Amino acid sequence: MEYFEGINKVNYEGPESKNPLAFKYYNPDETVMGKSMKEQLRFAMSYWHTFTYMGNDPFGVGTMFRPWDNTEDVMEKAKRRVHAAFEFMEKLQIPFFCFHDRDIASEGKDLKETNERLDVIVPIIKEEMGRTGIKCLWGTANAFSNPRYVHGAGTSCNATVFAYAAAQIKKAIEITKELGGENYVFWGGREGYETLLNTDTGLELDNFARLLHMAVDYGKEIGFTGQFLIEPKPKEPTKHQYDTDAATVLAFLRKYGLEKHFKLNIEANHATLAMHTFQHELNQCRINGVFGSVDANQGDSNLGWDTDQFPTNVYDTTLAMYEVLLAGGFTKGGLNFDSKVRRASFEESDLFYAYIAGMDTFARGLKVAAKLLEDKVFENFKAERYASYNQGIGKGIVDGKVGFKELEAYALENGITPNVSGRQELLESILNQYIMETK
Ligand code: XUL
Ligand code: CO
Repeated sequence: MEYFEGINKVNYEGPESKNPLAFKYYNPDETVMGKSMKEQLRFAMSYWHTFTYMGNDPFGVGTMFRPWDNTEDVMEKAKRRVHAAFEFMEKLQIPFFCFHDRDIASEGKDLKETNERLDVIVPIIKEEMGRTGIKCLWGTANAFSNPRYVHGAGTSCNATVFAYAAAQIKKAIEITKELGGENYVFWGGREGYETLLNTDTGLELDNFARLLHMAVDYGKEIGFTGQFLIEPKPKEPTKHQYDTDAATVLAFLRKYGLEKHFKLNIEANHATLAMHTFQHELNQCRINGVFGSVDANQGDSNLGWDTDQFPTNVYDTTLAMYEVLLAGGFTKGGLNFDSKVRRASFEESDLFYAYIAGMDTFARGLKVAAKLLEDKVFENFKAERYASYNQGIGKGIVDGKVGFKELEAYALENGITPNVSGRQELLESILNQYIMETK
């Protein structure tokens, strides 16, 4: 059964094309900085936003009536979604997918039945992966939607809920391994708090670290070789999420001896909710050696929540890809479109237009970032800006050869050499020129 009738494989036609169902910038086989665009960008489809989101919002029910959902039988629906998802990825040339356990099969009456449902669906996904060559970028557990997680999962005040979450995550790691997942993600879900009047934050964080250690140990035990990732977010659903931003997560990982086992999955809209730029969060990961993967989307500067829009801002994708390239590019990670179409974009074709927009925007960002790096536009500027640390007293500071007494003697004797301009506006204007002119 074909679910996206009338839509053929989406191909690269170049920037002159007026075909809405063609790529203008994403040319999978074109080489950029020694690798094909396909290898550089490692695009992934989010199973949840693309195949289970119905367009519901706090004020209204779903608006999206998908042909693959046209059955009351939950297992039949789950199977149809697999086939629709692979048809979609094949047509869009998307090489990876990401999923929550609950996206691929809904919960049964108890944990046993829930796990049995997964055991029915996972082989069907595996078969489709074999047929198409599409791979799993990461899996995760949805330990936030069910009412049992009202007080959190790993940070619940209820120890039996902690145990249930651990059981769910154990199974999610097993199926991610079974599907050859290259990473396993922990996003906080309801790991946070609403009020300190009822919350023991010390115990909750200790327990969360215990859960992560158990996950790492179990992953080793069963031979899971994927990368464990944590995805920071500052708020929503809880008022205060424990994994607020990259710096907070790093401090947490280091406190509990988890830093060797985890890298970070940076989401653009989570960065902006934390009052950082997407680029800032990627930069913090890069300089601390924990850059892992990306959840690609964008927020709305007038809205204070996680709107998860498809990325269309070339300025942001350029600066993001600049950091990704500086970090050495993706290894196990990739660009997962944790993005959803608007509620009013309820037709199936809108899913194609949305992914094409996102993929083209990142492809363009990649090309501009590569050119900026090749021409060393900012790197040469920065090298010169910090050149005083390469010799004399600056070298003494960097090499740890001087202390306060030597620095005082130096300052008394020499004063300072004059500061020079940071040239921000000049650099921004050069950046604009690259964005507009890069071929
Ligand atoms: C929520 C979010 C999640 C995670 C996976 O804001 O980003 O979809 O990426 O649980
Ligand atoms: Co995300």
